[in-house]
Amino acid sequence: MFLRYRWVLLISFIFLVAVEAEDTRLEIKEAWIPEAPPGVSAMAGYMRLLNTGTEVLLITGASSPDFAHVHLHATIQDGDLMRMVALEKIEVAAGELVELVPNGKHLMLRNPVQQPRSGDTVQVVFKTNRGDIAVEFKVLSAR
Ligand SMILES: [Cu+2]
Repeated sequence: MFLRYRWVLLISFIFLVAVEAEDTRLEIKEAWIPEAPPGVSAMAGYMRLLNTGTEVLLITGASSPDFAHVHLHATIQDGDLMRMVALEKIEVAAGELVELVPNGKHLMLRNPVQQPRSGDTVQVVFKTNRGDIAVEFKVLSAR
């Protein structure tokens, strides 16, 4: 898992990957995946979800043509350890901002068809109570 990242990096690409799905009243920003270190194939996906509508958004699953498995995860403190648990759903209340960030909620992407590298784009389709929502994630260098 990637414990460090740079705000500078995040700020610099906000405008590159900002997606506004007006029909769903949902803003998805900074959808990114840190490039995996050599020998590591599992990757984490991060993004910011702003529900600008008046109804709750429930994400109940995700899939990607680029990975065999995509799961919703959270990182939790377990005594002195940090560990990951699977989430059945991610809920974004009306008007709420939910952030998928390092050491927090995230997407877990496993078994890539072909290991994505910095500069690549990964498509993830979220299953939600508003139908499927496709999001392009940008793979970026983690350091
Ligand atoms: Cu995870």
